[in-house]
Amino acid sequence: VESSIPEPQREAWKKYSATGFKSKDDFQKETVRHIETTLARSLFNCDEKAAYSGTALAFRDRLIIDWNKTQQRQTFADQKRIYYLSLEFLMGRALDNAMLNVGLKTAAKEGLGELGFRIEDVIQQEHDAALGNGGLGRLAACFLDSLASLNYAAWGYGLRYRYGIFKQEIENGYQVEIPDYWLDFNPWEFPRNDVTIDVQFYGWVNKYTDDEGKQITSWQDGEIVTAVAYDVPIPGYGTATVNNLRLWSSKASAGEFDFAKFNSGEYENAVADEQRAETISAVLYPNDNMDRGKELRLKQQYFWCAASLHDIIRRFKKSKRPWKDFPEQVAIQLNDTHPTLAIVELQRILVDLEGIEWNAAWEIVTKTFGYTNHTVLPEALEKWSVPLIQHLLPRHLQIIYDINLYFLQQVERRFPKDRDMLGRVSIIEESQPKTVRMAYLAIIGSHKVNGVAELHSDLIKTTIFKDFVKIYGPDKFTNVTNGITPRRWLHQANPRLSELIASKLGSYEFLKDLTLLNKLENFVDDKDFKKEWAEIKYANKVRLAQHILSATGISVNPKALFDVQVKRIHEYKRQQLNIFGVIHRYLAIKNMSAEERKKLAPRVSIFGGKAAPGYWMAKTIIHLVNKVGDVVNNDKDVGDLLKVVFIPDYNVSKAEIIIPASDISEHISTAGTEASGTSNMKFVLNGGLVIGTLDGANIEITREIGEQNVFLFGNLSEDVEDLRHNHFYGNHQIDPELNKVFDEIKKGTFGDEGAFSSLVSAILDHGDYYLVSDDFNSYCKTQDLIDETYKNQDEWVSKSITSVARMGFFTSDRCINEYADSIWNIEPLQVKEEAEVRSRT
Ligand code: GFP
Ligand code: GFP
Repeated sequence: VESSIPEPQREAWKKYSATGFKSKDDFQKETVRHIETTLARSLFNCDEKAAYSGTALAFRDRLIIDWNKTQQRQTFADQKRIYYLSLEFLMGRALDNAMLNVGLKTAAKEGLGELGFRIEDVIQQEHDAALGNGGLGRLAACFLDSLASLNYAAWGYGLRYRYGIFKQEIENGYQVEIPDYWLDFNPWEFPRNDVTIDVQFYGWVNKYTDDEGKQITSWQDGEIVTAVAYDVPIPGYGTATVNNLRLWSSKASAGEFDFAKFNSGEYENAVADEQRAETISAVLYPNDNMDRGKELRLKQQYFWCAASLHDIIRRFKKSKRPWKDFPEQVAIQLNDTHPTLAIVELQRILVDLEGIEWNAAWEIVTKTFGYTNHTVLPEALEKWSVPLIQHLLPRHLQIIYDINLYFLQQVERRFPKDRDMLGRVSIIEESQPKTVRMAYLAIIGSHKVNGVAELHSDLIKTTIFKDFVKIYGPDKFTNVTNGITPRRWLHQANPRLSELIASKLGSYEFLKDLTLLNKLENFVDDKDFKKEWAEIKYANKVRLAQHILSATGISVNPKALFDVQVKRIHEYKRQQLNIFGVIHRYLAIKNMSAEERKKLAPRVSIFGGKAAPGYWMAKTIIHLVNKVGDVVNNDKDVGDLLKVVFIPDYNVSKAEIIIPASDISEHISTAGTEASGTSNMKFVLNGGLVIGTLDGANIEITREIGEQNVFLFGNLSEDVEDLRHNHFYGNHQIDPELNKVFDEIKKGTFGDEGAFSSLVSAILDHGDYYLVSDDFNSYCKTQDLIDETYKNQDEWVSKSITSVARMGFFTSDRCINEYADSIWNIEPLQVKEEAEVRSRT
């Protein structure tokens, strides 16, 4: 690899090469320097925000030095790299994570203390990077942490949205959406004004024969938008590897600014063009597992795929290898179908621009891509209208048709008798207008397709993709059960628990090898240990109670059982089942004798999560939760026995407060609808027990930690079809207890009943698609069992410890190793500097 500095001058260069701080004193020096010079503040006007900024900049310097070395090392090693394409990276805050992974949190804590600041307050100043909706985006963030921690050469590629997911406020019980402009100060990104890629839209396709008689296909004219790279360093834990997350921002192409318009006095129109280009990366779409087919979204997808692929290819070309080596150097993972156009774009580049023959090109393409599916909900599967693609990406549409043609020919040869098969598996749906089925395109263009939990991976093979299993055989389809990073979701979110575990296991090694937790089982009967375990949970509940008070004004008793459901609001996740259960409990309490009341464990029902702005039903659920809260929390007769809280603006940093404080959390989706779920793993890893259906990863969690440690209820996924059928043919009786809940709502106990009628009639009149009434009875009984079990605190704590001890499987490190082995075929890159010990705290 060539260097830009000639040999004789390198000595001077090396002498002054940045090293980054390694001690408390150096940390202070760097932080103060940044506050005084970079930020132009001083000892007289340094507030917590400035202290945060200075600290972040000092750590950023540290990271970027390792980042540079990592990138160089990976380039020299010239091995395969993995590229993770995701429209969402829900990173949350970065400072605490950087301190922890670099191993200098103690130095920072002491250093800040001496400068007059508390590290906890400084950390709180950071704005979440909320570039995602929920599970899918957070999974991508956990994967980046594991990829770096395990020393894989990996890049994430995404979009740098100017507005992340909206900020949620609650007004009179309703969700109100506020734009989240998060970029006013973001020390974690490096703008790369030298890394820009022009992306084309619209135009037309010109096919002609050139002077040498060669067939040329060229995509001409249209509009050019420029992608500018912003790099975000991703530090691994306890290693010198710092990988890169490259986010693209859109701006008008330099050649594009219309000086003709400008000169003729149409200044505003010229500026408007400029702004139009910038809107491509302006907003993250709030997704509700519903494909809405918005043109701007398709533009985002192509913009991001094209920029990422061109960047990947540019890097590949530096190796001067032949094209056929591409799949040995490059693995691209598609996080859901959002990046499927990358398949088409690579084929286009190979065939149209590089002159490679179609079949040879297609072989390179299919060896390169892997596709992860995250949902079986039919309404969530992306379909783009053919006329829209025709307009925006005319050449890509032709290529899609060609891919489809060759694919269908192959299917026809293999299944000559099954004429319907062709229509069923065609990439093009013969609807009005015709649409492109992105999931089918993703399957056809990839060498592996995976689901995210065992049940889910089985379901995709037997339902939505079953024809493709016939065509390709079962080996193309595989499972990688999701995981979470224990660095953020145990050590960072629950430092005291992590410390207690380390004191018993003798080190923090479990943060790198989570299966080591199993040694905790030796201490299930250790009285002192159990006492400390319970004290930590209590302290976490006190911390959450403080947050609840400041965010909602509601005062809750930390001694009560904390029952938590936090996740995006969606009918399939069934927050409505939970709130109906709460109403049922409220009615039961009202009917109890004083004696009975004394025996009942007080409970706080805690909800949180955003509803997509256009998802009326989800918003109605939020409204009902808040209205029930208003009534229950102010009912003197009920007192502490029941409180209902909706925590506004659920996000990653709030999750870090909420999750360690739960006694019970709810993962109660209709069986067969939640692909995996990942918060279930986070809650259990933090010593909370769960109530759940036999759905997604709940099943594997149960298998690992034992049925006696999980509160399972409800119907099984194999019965769902029959149950729906019963509803449809009127063979279904609504549970009488649920009817009482509905009567109470209709009476207006929680305000205007009309406001909630859609929720009730979805169940009574519209077939109860999510089977709330079928599972209601078993849900309530299981909640009663939880009350009983909670009374025996000793047994409860034992369950909690045993569960944590058995959670080793659910680390995202295990997941990433599985992807590396079975999909990417890539080895980690050993890092010598690892020996340069990183003190971990
Ligand atoms: C990457 C980084 C550069 C770094 C080189 C080192 O470049 O900052 O200097 O690696 O090899 F972005 P590309 O691989 O993107 O060219
Ligand atoms: C989606 C699925 C979840 C799954 C995640 C990550 O998340 O079941 O755990 O992807 O694979 F629905 P949501 O964003 O929809 O929660």
